[in-house]
Order: sequence, then structure tokens, then C-alpha cells
Amino acid sequence: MKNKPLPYIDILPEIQEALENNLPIVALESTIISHGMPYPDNVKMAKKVESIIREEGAIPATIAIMDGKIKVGLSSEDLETLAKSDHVVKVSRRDFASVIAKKELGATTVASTMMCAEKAGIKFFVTGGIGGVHRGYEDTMDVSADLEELGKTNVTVICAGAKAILDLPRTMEYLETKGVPVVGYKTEVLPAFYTRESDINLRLSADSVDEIANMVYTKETLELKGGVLVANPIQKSDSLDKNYMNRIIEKALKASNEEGILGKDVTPFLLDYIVKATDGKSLQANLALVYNNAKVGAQLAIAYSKIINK
Ligand code: PSU
Ligand code: MN
Repeated sequence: MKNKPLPYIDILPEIQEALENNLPIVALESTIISHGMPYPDNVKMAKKVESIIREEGAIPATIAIMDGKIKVGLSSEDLETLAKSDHVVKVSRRDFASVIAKKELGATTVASTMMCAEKAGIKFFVTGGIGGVHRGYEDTMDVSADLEELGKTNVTVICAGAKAILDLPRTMEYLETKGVPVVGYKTEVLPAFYTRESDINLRLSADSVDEIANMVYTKETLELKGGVLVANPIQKSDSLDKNYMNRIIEKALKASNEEGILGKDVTPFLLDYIVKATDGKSLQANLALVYNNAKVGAQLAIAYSKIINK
């Protein structure tokens, strides 16, 4: 594992030590905190996710950009700042160098968290949902940089599928083109964030984290570039009604078009609209699925570290 100090990167000593000893570490993003959920649920989520990962026996590493550096591992004060501040920049690959150079406060998306995790030597990363090909892509060409990053950066991302704000079939086609394996955890269909199932059959499914860890290990040994996407369905008791959510998503998309929302503002606009339109029901589901992913992600990181420490 890498332990050469990198410029512009500030790794918490606990995490640095874990890296040197091949201990299980789970990276976490910060855009979900700053742009994905309202305050104070966002900071509550960020702390609880870290504690779930610790309870499972792995080490959490929440990532953000602060004071001109990539910070790997945040204090409770840092989490509070990201959750509350209204001048946090949403940082994807495009924004990365300028936010560091200007010493701005930046929250990392799935794409940029993968970049940072890879630089630090962290193999697993837990989130809620990834960005993808947006509905209406034919007109807007709106494809999340998350998909490109999954195509080239060597990190395994654990999510609950993708939100139906996206065009799921096209998102899957894009991932196929980029060579990204999508593994259903105890499911044979792609989960759709608020619901356990979409209409899309997956090529890969695994019933245990050991099976996934072994696949990741094989991929590493073969030196294949790019990420792996693990899709872990929301638990049944937390899931929402598909038709109800689809109606709300349609309204959110309409509002976004009417207000002329563009570029990186689209996803945060839609997420915020949906939370308000469901009276917070979507937020409860979102919290539950992130916790569920944290548990599986930690178990997977542990299974992987057992293989490499054998
Ligand atoms: N989807 C969610 N919640 C989120 C995001 C996506 O359900 O918080 C965030 C993630 O940080 C993701 C980013 O990487 O939005 C994607 O933004 P864009 O579509 O602009 O690439
Ligand atoms: Mn976009």
C-alpha cells in the first residue's frame, strides 16, 4: 500500500497508520453533507455513518477540501462547518485544482472522493447514490462526471443504486461502455435508491461480501483500471412507494427545467425539491439507505483486508 507523502493531502494520523498496516478503511464523500441533505440531518448523518463503520470494525475517512488541502478524515468541527456553511463549493473533477489553489472550502462528490481515496490508497467508499446520465440527456448532454471517474479510478463504491431522477437504462449503458462492473448485493436487479428494484437486470450479483472482496482482489491483481460499483438495495421497511416517488420526481424535473437550472446545480436542486415535496419522507429513506450502505461497505473493506493480510 502507498505511504509516500503526497502534496496537498492531509491524512489523519489514525488513517495513515491504518493504511500502513492494511487495516480496513472506508472513505465517505462530503457533497452528500453540504448539497445532498438539509441541516441538521446532514451532520447527524455524517456522524452516524462514521460510527456505524467503527462499530463494524473499520475506520471511516470522510473527505473534503479545506485550507488548500485534501483532508482525509474530518473532525466533528469540520463536519459541522461543511453541514452549515453556505459557501461550500461542490467539487467534482473539473473544480478540483482551482478549489485547492484558491484555498476554498470544498465538498467532494462521488467523482472527486474517488480521486482522493485513490491518492490516499483507500479502496472502498460508501455513499447514497451516484450521479448518472440525466433524463433528457439527448438535449442537455448532462452526464455526471461520476461515471467517467468510475471508468478510470480504482476504488469500489457502495451505493443504493441511482435515483430515478436519472435515466437508469442509459446510466447502465454508459457504465458498460466504461467497463465498470456493477454488482448487486443480494439482488439480481439494479436497486433504484428509494425502492429496492428497478426494471434493469444486473449481470453480476453476490450473496456475500467475501465474494465481492474476492472479485475486487482479482481485479487488483490483474491491474485492471477503474472502479467497481456495488449496489445495495434499501431495506424493505425503509423503502418508498415507486409510483408516489415517480410523480414527485416528474414534478421536480419540470421545476428544474422551468427555472433553467444547469450544470452542477441540477442534482442539488432536484434533491432539495424532493425532500420538500415529500415532507421529509425521502430524507428518512435517504438516511436509512446510507446507514445500510455503511454497514455493508465496512464489512466489505474488512473482508478485503483479510484477503490481503493472509
Ligand atoms: N445523488 C444522491 N445524493 C447526492 C448526490 C447524488 O442521491 O448527494 C451527490 C453526490 O455527491 C454525487 C453528486 O456525486 O451529487 C453528483 O452530482 P452531478 O450529478 O452534478 O455530477
Ligand atoms: Mn451534471
